[in-house]
Amino acid sequence: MKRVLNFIDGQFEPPCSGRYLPDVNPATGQVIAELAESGAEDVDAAVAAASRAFDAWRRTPAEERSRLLIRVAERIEENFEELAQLESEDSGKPIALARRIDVPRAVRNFRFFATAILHVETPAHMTDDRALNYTIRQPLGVAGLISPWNLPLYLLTWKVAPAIAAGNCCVAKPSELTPLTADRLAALIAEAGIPPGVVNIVHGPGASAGRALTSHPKVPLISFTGGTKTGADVMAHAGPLFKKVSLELGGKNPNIVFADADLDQAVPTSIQSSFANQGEICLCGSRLFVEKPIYDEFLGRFLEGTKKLRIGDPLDASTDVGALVSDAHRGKVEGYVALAREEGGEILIGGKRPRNLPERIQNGYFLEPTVIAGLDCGRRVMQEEIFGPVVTVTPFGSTEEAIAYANSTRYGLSASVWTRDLQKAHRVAAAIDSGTVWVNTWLLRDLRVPFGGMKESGVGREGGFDSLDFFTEAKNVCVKL
Ligand code: TXE
Repeated sequence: MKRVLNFIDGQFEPPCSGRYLPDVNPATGQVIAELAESGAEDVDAAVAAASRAFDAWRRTPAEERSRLLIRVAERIEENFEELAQLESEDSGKPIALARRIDVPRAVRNFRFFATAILHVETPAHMTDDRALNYTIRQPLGVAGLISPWNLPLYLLTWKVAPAIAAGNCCVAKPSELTPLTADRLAALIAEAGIPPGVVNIVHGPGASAGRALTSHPKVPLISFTGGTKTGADVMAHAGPLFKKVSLELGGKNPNIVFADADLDQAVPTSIQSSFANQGEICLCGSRLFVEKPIYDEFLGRFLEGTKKLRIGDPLDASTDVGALVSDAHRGKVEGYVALAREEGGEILIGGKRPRNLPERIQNGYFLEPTVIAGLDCGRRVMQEEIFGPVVTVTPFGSTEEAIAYANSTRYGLSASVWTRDLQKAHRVAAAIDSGTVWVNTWLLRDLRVPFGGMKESGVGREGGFDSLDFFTEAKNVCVKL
């Protein structure tokens, strides 16, 4: 059985506990590997290795750091198919999605930040004829990076690349549910020639390995992506140590379709935004609001398209909907379907475990794409992040009503607006409380733009120079003239 070990100081190391956790393929229910059950001692060793490597790495010229990061991107490209397969087997996601989104994005993350650091500028301020102020930006030291299971390699590299591009060393703690691509990445990083200690990866549970990182006194910075509740725990431990913290948390994103929308685009993209990756993307549009005059037509086409989604073996390239990440997570999602019924909602389609699955995946954690109507915005199903293949659909009567519905949750990560009326699009985009608003599209990502959430969807922004700002500290030098 494959054993996933920690990667510390350029070496694969067993956990101090000597214990391992099972790693399950959610499509089959089979244990496919075991991973290090690490704790504070392992995190200590990783932080010590990162601290030792920091001085030389921060002094490595930007062009050299850039060259090494590009080599990592090339190594990922060379191992593209293996990584796509590992990601699919570890998380249950369709391999087509891993090929189209997860692995290409990991490559882009390294290339993007490798080149971004060659274009950094810092300001200077003249204080009349009395002084020259100039700003320098310096890496902080050891960055703590905690990533989730829904886009494992994509989100891990979204943190590792800018952290080390900016001159920090890092200790990363990937999700214990999906350690395989992080393990492969560690080997590729070593092959690319990134010096030992610059990137360290510690596997294991959030409550032990994760918390050891958020409360470690020698880790001045934490970048976290995960659930909102966990984000609060990260903040509670990092806060008293005055760490710099960036939190990318949950979402309950509205998808607003006005009567003048181009339904030929709005319908298929809304099906994607509802069910891509089984709805396990923080940016999924889980609350659909449709303007009354087109409600019936839109819903008819939306349901028809949803029924055509192919649920099946994630390793089959034609599968659209794979398995949920774990049995426990499927149970949570099913709990919300039951709650929707109690709250007076109508399950229009889905809500059940699919039957007649091929032999190989009969014990997998599958759930049909589910569409729920008839719930008020205040209901729990309309308020809480479900993070599964479940979407609610609600008619609205006016633009003001759509905005009020959109803003009626404690989340504020992203939104989509569908209309041909540009003025309305700009007005609604300005009025929605969310870090990202897409107009007539979804999930179109330019890596330069600020990315993050409002309200309980997060703290801070990453992306482009926002990431490089986060992973460095500004220092002003004032020279008297
Ligand atoms: O994620 P966790 P969970 C949402 C989604 C999901 C819910 C719970 O609604 O149902 O969160 O998912 C590490 N200190 N999202 O519980 O726990 C953990 O090991 C430090 C949204 O699986 O937030 C993993 O590496 N770290 C989301 C990472 O945090 C801790 C993506 C995320 O796991 C920790 C995933 C602790 N106390 C879930 N506890 C998004 N925004 O994309 C856990 N971790």
